[in-house]
Amino acid sequence: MRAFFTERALLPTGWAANVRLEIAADGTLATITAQGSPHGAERLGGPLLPGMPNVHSHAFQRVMAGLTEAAGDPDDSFWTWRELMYRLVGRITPGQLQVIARQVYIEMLKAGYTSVAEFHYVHHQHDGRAYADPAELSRRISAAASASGIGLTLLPVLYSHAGFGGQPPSEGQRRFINGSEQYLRLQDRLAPLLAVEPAQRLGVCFHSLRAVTPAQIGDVLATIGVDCPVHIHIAEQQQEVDDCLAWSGLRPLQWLHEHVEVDRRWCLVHATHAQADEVGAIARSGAVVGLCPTTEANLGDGIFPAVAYLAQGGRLGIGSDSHVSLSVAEELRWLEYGQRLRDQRRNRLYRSDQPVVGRTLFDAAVSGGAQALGQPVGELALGKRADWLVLDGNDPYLATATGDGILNRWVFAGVDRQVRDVMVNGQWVVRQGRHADEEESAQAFAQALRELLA
Ligand code: NGQ
Ligand code: ZN
Repeated sequence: MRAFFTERALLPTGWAANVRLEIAADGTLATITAQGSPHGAERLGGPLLPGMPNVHSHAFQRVMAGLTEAAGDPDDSFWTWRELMYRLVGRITPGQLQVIARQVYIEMLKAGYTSVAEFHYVHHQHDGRAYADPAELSRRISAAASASGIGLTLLPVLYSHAGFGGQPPSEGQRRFINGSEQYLRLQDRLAPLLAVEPAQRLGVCFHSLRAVTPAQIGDVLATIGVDCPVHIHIAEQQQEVDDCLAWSGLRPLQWLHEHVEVDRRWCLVHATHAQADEVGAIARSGAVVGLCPTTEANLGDGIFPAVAYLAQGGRLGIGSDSHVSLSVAEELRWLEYGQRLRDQRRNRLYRSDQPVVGRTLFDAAVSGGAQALGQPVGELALGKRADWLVLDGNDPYLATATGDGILNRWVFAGVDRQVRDVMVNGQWVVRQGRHADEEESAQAFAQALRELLA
């Protein structure tokens, strides 16, 4: 057993002092003792927190992050951005995808994300034909995660149609398209491959209500187990709400709750345009809402009613989605700031028993994130995986903060280099702010960027 000692750790019971933690050979936490002994233990360099799950990633989109901030048309929107994204997706090779994903995952680890749900919908060759191994690109994602050391919930995406009512897919979507049977074969091929990877698992995923039919949702759900994550993009854009109303007479979240049994396995990504009845239905279902505040801001989506949702006990996680930002602190901060800007008030997201906003945000996102990924993470507790981050105890802001003030300093006024050391599954993946493969990865990534942006 390896032993670690920290002066301050955030445990499920709250902040504890002089904590000794022991990790079993399988990477899980075997003992946790407050006011424990430092004898024979490695001393951690600052406050210890559970690692943050990232509930929503499209790794390849990192290539275009920051490159679409020039007006192409007075009506630039989510949909014009999507055209640019389709142009990029049309060019990526399997090797490039793996290089990009490894770089993104290394950057995630350095920011304090210790696991990621990859919402993976690029399945086929450039002309839309399947690869010799239909799981080629999914395997690249798994390999990238394992090279970086991040935990992975791989979500191969079912994508069949361009719009509600089974509309035929467009040219730009040809690499995404599978029928239900092809999709279930892909799942069957991946299950044994991921089962042997430490800290990796499989979930199911519908791209959106636009992209699948009700019958397809039923066919896929009929095949999965009681703990299998189910992710879907939903109600992100007003256009999508309007199209869903025209198709069914219901808004997307209303349609989902009326036709499908939404439960704790579900992660509803964005859910931006949720009315009061919809907010209540999600909160009661126990599903997690996957909020991606920097991408939602970047794409002009709107603001999720998180104050009302949290007040009803709703569960949430955070995702970096298109990766315009790879920062846990910034994602949490903008989750709160969106609510402030809408309400013209301060300190919006807190619980009656927890007035500290940074702590409320952090607790909600680690716990909802663990649920959405379906992995034994999200708290420093016995039997959970040793996925954690150590903040920099030498940083003057953090050294002088106590308890939840540490989280507030980091989330609202901090910088990413305050994340000092990161562990996944009992293995160090970031030490003193550095990942062992960061130089090599950055070089390969720069080469992929040169090729793709040429
Ligand atoms: C995606 N991304 O699948 O990458 C989507 C855009 C769509 C976000 N929604 C495409 N952030 O929704 O059709
Ligand atoms: Zn997405």
